[in-house]
Amino acid sequence: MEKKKEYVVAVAGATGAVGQEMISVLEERGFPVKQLVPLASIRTAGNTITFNEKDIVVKELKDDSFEGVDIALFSAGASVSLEFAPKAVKSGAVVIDNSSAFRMDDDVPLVVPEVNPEAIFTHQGIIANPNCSTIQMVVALKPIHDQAKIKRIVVSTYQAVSGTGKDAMDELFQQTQMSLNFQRDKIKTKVYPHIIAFNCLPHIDVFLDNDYTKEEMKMVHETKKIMGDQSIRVTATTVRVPVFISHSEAVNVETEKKITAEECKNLLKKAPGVVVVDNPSQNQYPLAIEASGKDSVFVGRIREDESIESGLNLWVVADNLRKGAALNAVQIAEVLVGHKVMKAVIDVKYK
Ligand code: NAP
Ligand code: 12T
Repeated sequence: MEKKKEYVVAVAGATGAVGQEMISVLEERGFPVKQLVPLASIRTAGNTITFNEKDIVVKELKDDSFEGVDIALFSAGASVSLEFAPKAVKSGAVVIDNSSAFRMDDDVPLVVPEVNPEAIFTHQGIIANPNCSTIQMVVALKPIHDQAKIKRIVVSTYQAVSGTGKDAMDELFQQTQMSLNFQRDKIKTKVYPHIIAFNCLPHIDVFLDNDYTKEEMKMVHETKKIMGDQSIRVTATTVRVPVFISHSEAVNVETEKKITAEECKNLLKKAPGVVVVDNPSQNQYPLAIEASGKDSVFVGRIREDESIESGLNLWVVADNLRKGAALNAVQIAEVLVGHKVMKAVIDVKYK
């Protein structure tokens, strides 16, 4: 990518849960934006968003939307990415795509800057942002893998509704209100097939032929690709819970080399992007409510798995809209243009 002082940055899906967070993160981190181009559907075109204290009109996403755009952040769903990302690349933009459309393509790097920043520089126009549940898990597990080689991962997730978007957040809000007003029998479900308020749904994204959900299989395939190790065995159960923001995960790992809980804590305390919150005697462990709005991946409940020779249990929590989506995408853009490059990336580039 040609080095410039400032870049024209488009956000496709600017009015969505992730798109709005992308615009906030670009602003907060002082990304060198020459011009912001917010794009969405015909439904919200004409609305205004605020960026660096200026009101900017949202435009309808069209074939010619990317003329003059240097970086295009996509967060408008996989079908929109499939149609418009190649058009953006043709116009000369580098696309950082938040959807699942291109993640497993061989010529598309799948990047978490704390884990595999070097992959960014192999891009051919499109760089994929992994799934939110995968991102927070690999940030926590990469240091353990480097030290002790992970053989197998068993993960169960407790995922917030904001992962599905703004309509799902509205649905949880309304269903909670109606349930508390004794109107549960009047609830009409829209986004999810069952009531999510005061409930847990073992169902995220669509079911596949093997009876796993697509979200579960994303965690399997994406983890191997990001960690650059096809030998890691992964199995997942992904569950939607009535939480607005931040995903929590119970992660069990089996390692080749024995690593104690104490060693693991020390390793993770030094790990980029990780904050260890692990003080059981004070009731301190990572919490969704506390992770929301923050940038780190919080890890706690670090224990040795006493049922096997070498294994660990962890509780991993992060804001799914920030590290799980918008922040990770903006960090990729930062590495791409050499702005505010994080220590993990410098270590890779100069080691
Ligand atoms: P959302 O809140 O429903 O927002 C969707 C956005 O896409 C809105 O801005 C919407 O515009 C726009 N959009 C929808 N259809 C469009 C079309 N045909 N043309 C142009 N714009 C269109 O959803 P979200 O949670 O922000 O998620 C959006 C995307 O991010 C999805 O691809 C999702 O898979 C991905 N995502 C990834 C992660 C991750 O794991 N990294 C996490 C969450 C989401 P209007 O407002 O005009 O409708
Ligand atoms: N269905 O980016 O509903 O692949 O939480 C992320 C989150 C897909 C994705 C969700 C989803 C993705 C969800």
